Amino acid sequence: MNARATAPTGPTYPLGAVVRLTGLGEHTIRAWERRYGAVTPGRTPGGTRRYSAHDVARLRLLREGVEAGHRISDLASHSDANLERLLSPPAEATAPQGSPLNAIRSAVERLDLQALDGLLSLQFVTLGPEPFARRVAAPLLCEIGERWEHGESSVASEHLLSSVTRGILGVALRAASANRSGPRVLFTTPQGELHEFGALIAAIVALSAGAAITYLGPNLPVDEVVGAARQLDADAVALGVVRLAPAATRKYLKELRKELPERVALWIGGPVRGGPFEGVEQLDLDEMERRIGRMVRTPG
Ligand code: B12
Repeated sequence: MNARATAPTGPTYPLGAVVRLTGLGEHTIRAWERRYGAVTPGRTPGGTRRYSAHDVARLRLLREGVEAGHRISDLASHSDANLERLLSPPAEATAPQGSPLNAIRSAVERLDLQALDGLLSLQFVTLGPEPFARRVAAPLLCEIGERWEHGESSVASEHLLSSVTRGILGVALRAASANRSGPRVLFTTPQGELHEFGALIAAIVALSAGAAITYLGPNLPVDEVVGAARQLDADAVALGVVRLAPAATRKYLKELRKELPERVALWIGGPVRGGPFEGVEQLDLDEMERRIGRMVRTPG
């Protein structure tokens, strides 16, 4: 029996997100809870289920067990440690696969969507959103991108990795939208800049540093960013810039800085060219984290 009685700490996931992360149907998840006490999700004040990362990881283990031929009624009463022991294949069966990143690389090269989704989702629930974004998503996207540039990996591989990673990071963002305390930071990319992963990953890092984030998606014109910043009473606007030409970047940032209220900080990150830009702070992830940490400690 899963005996967790306290409310989950850290991000929590609605049922729809858990369906996506575990590959189980809604009906199955509810039935496993009701009949076997497989997990005990928290509840919102309105009574809606909210699952912790631990619940998600446990449901994945249970699914693996059922797929391997065990009965859920037998599995559900085991502790997580027992389940892992019961389900882990003999050492020689896992040895050739090596690290999780190697298994992910191999699934990307084989264009094996199901394996890739499963492996990335498992890393996500095991590590949590921020370490997943920083330690798994960012290096893999860069690496597969480099391999593609050198003709060692196909466009299809790169697209498959991008689309599965985007889906999982999207789940992290939805779970994040509940946090409305802390400095309010909007994330987007300038009009013409479609590379969104940098801004997306930065948003997840900012969330874990204590910010109330809003990710607006990529490719926004200046007036839209300004409108959103006013509407949401933002403390900072953070942009990811990857390939936008230096002149276009300069023009965009100049206009945006002019239109944004003075009190709103303007941050940019990514391999941006053409700086420094007046009134704009160029940050990497660590520096952004420190800024947010300071804003959390000294609000206003
Ligand atoms: C995926 C990808 C795409 C995808 C983007 C999908 C998406 N939803 O984002 C698609 C297919 C749309 C695309 C399109 C194009 N792409 Co492209 N793309 C890439 C690729 C393979 C990976 C980029 C990526 O996601 N990297 C991973 C992220 C996490 O890295 P990152 O952005 O640098 O972010 C990190 C840091 O910089 C920092 N960071 C980034 N933003 C921010 C923001 C803040 C606030 C902070 C604090 C930190 C921060 O933190 C992140 C984590 O470490 C690269 C190749 C490569 N080697 O990078 C080419 C690449 C970037 N693309 C390139 C090009 C040329 C294009 C196209 C013009 C191709 C074409 N001919 O159509 C178009 C242009 C589209 C446009 N108008 O923007 C070039 C850019 C060269 C240049 N400097 O001009 C590259 C380098 C490939 C190449 N060598 O040709 N691309």
